[in-house]
Amino acid sequence: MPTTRPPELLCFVDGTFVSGTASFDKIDPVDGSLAATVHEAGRDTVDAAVAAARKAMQGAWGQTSVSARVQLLRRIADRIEDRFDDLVAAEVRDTGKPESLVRELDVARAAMNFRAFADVVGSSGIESFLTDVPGGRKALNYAINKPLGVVAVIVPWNLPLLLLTWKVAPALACGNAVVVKPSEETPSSATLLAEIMIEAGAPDGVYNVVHGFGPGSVGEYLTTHPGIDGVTFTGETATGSAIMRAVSPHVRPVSFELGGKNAAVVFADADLEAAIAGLSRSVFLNTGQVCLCTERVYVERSVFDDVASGLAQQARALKLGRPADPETTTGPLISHAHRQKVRSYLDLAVQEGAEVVAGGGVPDLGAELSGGAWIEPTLWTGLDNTHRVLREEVFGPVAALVPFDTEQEAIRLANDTAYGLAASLWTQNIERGHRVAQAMRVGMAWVNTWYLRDLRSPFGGIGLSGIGREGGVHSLHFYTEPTNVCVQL
Ligand code: NAD
Ligand code: 6OD
Repeated sequence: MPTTRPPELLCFVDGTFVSGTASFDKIDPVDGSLAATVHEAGRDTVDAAVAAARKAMQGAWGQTSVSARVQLLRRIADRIEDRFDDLVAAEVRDTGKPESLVRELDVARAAMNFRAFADVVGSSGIESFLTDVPGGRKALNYAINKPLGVVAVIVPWNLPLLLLTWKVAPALACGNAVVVKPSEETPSSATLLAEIMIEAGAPDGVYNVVHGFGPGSVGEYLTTHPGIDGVTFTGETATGSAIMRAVSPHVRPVSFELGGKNAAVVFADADLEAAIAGLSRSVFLNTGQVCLCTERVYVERSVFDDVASGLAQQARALKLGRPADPETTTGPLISHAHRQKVRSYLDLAVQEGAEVVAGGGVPDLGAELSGGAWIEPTLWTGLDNTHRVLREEVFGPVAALVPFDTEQEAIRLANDTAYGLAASLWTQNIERGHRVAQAMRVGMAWVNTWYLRDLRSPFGGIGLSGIGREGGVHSLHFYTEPTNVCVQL
């Protein structure tokens, strides 16, 4: 049982922690205990946060040089590293993830995000053209990149700090001020980042945090606010649609990283041991709660049984348990509400005729964890692309395995989705790897690996998976507005 009182998390506006107009409970998904009490921002607090960000843009921050911004980003990265353990504790408390995963992925990437965008903005130039003018004269066209302004940053609960900093770092690198709305399920790390911003010397109003929910709460107040200049959002496709409608009266730019229904394709010529290990990671990492996770696995028929039984063995070997236990590989789902959704797909798969080859239900982890949102890693065979569980994003530790006979069929099956985020391919034929990767209708295709990141490369999806790309210079494009200057020479 916890020995300390759960923290009370405030909003952060204009460099100061402030109370909200209401509060809500954040529940620990490991055992159902109270993790934190969170202050929910009212419309007034959102107005104050947007005004503070605008004031920062109109003040000294709006004139800050690139090198000063680069130095600030590096100081923030340093402070994240200094407070690594605090951030790990915050993220674990909200999500119930294994502590080892939070250390390796979430918090390490937070520092990396600030360093990577310090490098990108520090080495970026401007676009220019020398233009021929009739009569033999020339003109010089050059575009200067101005910050977008006040950016609303709305993020989900699955990789809270990683995804928050993936947006805040380039936004600040480009000279913007942000109003951040973390998920109501994961308020802690964004609040702690506010302390880090103070320690790193970020000017007041540059980073603001407003806690709350979506419709009828902070999400709606922020996205309909006339004072914001753009929205960067990661989350569900349906929420993306709602945000598009919300910003449309003011015609604001959006960057959307949305859902996925990602395919893996395993060819018979793959290194099967590596493929099965890679599949296990891509299906079950973070309890399947990564937008890039594989939920559809197409396997060449001659190796289908080997892959299905190998992956089922991996699923059964996963160790569900408390985050601090070094043996734990897999945490709970984020909440009981999300578990209800995932369970509805476990039931649906069976109704649709699936054979359950691993998992399929709620595990018994003993009395201490019985209040948590636990679910068994689950695999199905016997379904095809006509079934709903192969068409709709579940966002849990689940996948359906389907056999195929030819490369063309594999490409057709993998591309048969309204989403288009990521794909992973497993083959030792490198020509085939390139060929099939290029045929995938996705934003990102991996060959013989999965979720291997270079932060300079474009990240995003097509179709229902999003609008635009972030990463490297792609982020700079979203977080700035170019003004072209044409000088007759
Ligand atoms: P969600 O869309 O429910 O919530 C995301 C954020 O939006 C939260 O902060 C939420 O409070 C807010 N929100 C909800 N309704 C809103 C509204 N009407 N207006 C403004 N804000 C609103 O998503 P989630 O359940 O937190 O996250 C899981 C989803 O996110 C999955 O679909 C997953 O695929 C997707 N995701 C995508 C990526 C990507 O990079 N493509 C990354 C992570 C997660
Ligand atoms: O690694 C990243 O930069 C990124 N945006 C990951 C998104 C994962 C989705 O859950």
